[in-house]
This record gives sequence, C-alpha cells and structure tokens, in this order.
Amino acid sequence: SLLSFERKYRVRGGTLIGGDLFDFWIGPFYVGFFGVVTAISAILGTALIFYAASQGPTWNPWLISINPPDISYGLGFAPLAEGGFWQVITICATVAFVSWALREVEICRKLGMGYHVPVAFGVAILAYVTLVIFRPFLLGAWGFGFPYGIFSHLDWVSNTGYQYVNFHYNPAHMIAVSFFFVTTFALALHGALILSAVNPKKGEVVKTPEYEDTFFRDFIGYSVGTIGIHRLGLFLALSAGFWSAVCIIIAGPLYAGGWPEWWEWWRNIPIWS
Ligand code: BCL
Ligand code: UQ2
Repeated sequence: SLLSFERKYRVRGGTLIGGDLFDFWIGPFYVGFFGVVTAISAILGTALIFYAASQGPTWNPWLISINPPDISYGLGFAPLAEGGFWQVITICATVAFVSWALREVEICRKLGMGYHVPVAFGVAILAYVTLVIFRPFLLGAWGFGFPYGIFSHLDWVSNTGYQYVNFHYNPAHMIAVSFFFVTTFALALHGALILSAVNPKKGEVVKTPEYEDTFFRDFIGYSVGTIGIHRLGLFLALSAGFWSAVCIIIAGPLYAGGWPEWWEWWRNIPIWS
C-alpha cells in the first residue's frame, strides 16, 4: 500500500523512452520501459540458468556450474550445451543490469535527483562486463569468462590468479583491495559516529552534527564533515570497483607474465639496485 507521502512523488514524465506507455506503477514498483526490459531479460536469464542446470550432472547448489565455451570456439557462438547457454545467459544478465540502471535514471529524472545511484551501479556493471565481455574479447575467446557456479567461480578466480603466479603483486589489485579495506574502515567510522550521536543516555536529547565534527576535531584535529563523509564513502567504494575492473583487464590483455616479476623495473631503480 501507498505511504502517505508517496502519492505526491508519483509524478509523470522523465522517461527516456516509451513516453507515457510504461509510465505507471505496480504496487510500490515503478515500471517504465526499462522495468519491462529488466523483467523479461532477468526472467529469461534465470529460466535459462535452471534449464542449463537441468542438463548438467548435479542439482547440488554448490556444484551446479554453467560454463563458458571452450577456448577453441574463439569469439564465435557455441552450441547451447557447449557454452551457448553461458553466452545467452551473459547477454540476458548484461541487458538486465543495464536496463536496471536506466530504470534508476528514469526514477532520478522523475524526482529531479542527481544520477549518483545509477552511476554507482554502473561501476558494478563495468566490473561484471569487464570479466565476461571486455577481457574475453581482448583475449580472443569467450572461454576466458568466468563460469556461473558457486564453487566453479571460486576455482576460476584461484586458477586465473595463479596463472599470473601471485595476484597480490598486481598493482591495480593492490589498489582495489586497499580501497575495499578503506571503504569498510570509513563505513565503520561513519556508522559508529552516527550511532554515538543518536543514542544518548536515557533522558538526554540526540546530539547535533556539530558534536560529530567536534569529536573528530578533538580526536585527530580534522573533520571531513557530514556531507564530506558521504562523498568520501562513495568515492572509496566506486574506486574499489573501478580498480577491480582495471586489475583484471590488464591481466592477460596488457601483461601476460607473472605479477611478481612485473616489479623488476622497481627493484632496478638505481637508487637502491
Ligand atoms: Mg583477488 C578479483 C580482492 C586475493 C585473484 N579480488 C578481486 C576483486 C577484489 C579482490 C579487489 C573482486 C571484487 C570485484 O571485482 O568487485 N583478492 C581480494 C582480496 C584478497 C584477494 C581482498 C586477499 O587475499 C585478502 N585474488 C586473491 C588471490 C588470487 C586472486 C591472491 C587468487 C589465487 N582476484 C583474483 C582474480 C580476480 C580477483 C583472478 C578477479 O577477477 C576479481 C576482479 O577484480 O574482478 C573485476 C566487482 C564487483 C562485481 C563484479 C559484481 C557485479 C555485480 C553485478 C553488476 C550485479 C549482480 C546482481 C545479482 C546477480 C542480482 C542478484 C539478485 C539478488 C538475489 C536480489
Ligand atoms: C567526520 C564526519 C562524519 C563522519 C566521519 C567523520 C562530521 C557524520 C566518519 C570522520 C572522517 C574522517 C576524518 C575521514 C577519514 C578518512 C578516511 C580515508 C577513512 O568527520 O563529519 O559525519 O561520519
């Protein structure tokens, strides 16, 4: 059912395509052209996952795996049972993710808001298409994509990592991992600070944002500010996803050796060599 304030935000317009045709809600959900596209591609993709699984050797959820084609198929289409399912599922997933982002754009436009949410989701989509489309394309075979399975994708990450000897030495992987860690640090600081201000002793009133600023000025001489922490958090999180995409796109297409040896140039700098 509709919350009291929702009615006035259910505004017409802002659609990118389809005009008024899909400009309606089903219960709490905005539909839109891209809602229809997402629904069709997500349902089709999910159905194909179940059908492909039914053709496989197991129903054990940990072991089900829908694999990309053999490398020998290159960038061509493979028969359904030999990686074709993976190819069609990848198309369905990409269409579903992109149309989900565009549906977010339409909702932003209706509400006159910034595009921060779809931009942020766009970075997650970038990481995904880098793994299953851009990198396999640059390497010349869809077979370089990761398999859709719980254990099998873990095996893929491990095998792909060891193919470059020690993936921890991949400089972009270092940056991505560091951004993931700093993101959790920043969110822990922020969550803790907010809760500390809004959970006063019994009988006391909630503390204002000035208290939050003052805490950090007393503590480390600097406060990033209440809007600043949200800008910082978004930057850190998007950087984590962005550098993840970079770390995998360079592994193979740009540099095929082991990552530990990549650092030779650094070890050979005259200052310390
Ligand atoms: Mg590593 C990648 C961390 C050790 C090999 N590694 C990553 C990165 C991340 C990371 C930086 C994965 C996140 C990512 O891409 O997000 N690795 C990491 C850490 C360690 C580590 C912290 C550690 O040791 C402490 N890695 C190692 C070891 C190697 C190794 C040394 C193996 C031996 N690592 C690799 C390889 C890869 C990584 C190989 C990668 O390929 C991967 C990477 O960078 O990929 C880009 C990005 C986010 C996504 C891709 C998610 C996209 C989501 C989509 C758009 C939406 C999904 C919707 C969903 C289907 C809907 C469901 C509906 C719900 C049910 C409602
Ligand atoms: C802050 C602030 C908030 C916050 C946090 C800080 C009042 C409610 C967490 C403190 C954050 C700083 C100093 C940045 C730390 C830097 C990194 C890279 C983690 O000042 O303003 O708003 O939530």
